Amino acid sequence: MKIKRALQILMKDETKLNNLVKEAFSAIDRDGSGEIDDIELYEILKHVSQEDGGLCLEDVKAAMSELDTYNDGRITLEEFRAMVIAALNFLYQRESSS
Ligand SMILES: [Ca+2]
Repeated sequence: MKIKRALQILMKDETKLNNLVKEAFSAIDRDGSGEIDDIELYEILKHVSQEDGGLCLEDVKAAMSELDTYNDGRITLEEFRAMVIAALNFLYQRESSS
């Protein structure tokens, strides 16, 4: 229930959401290129995934091609933002149905 409220607040407050997205983006974009590449995404996923379920670079590349709407092998802030919003909606719906 707490999660649901936090998500609700975040989805309504666009400034807060944008700041959060930018902050997370620049944390992942290690080299500050303004784009997230497969190596950067792989590093962060390896870091955050609790069980090291044999995540390999190929999995990350496959996941990236789903997100990468421009198909250039890199994730822009715009694409990243769309991904975060989709994830928030997913979590919100999951919380709402439980
Ligand atoms: Ca980068």
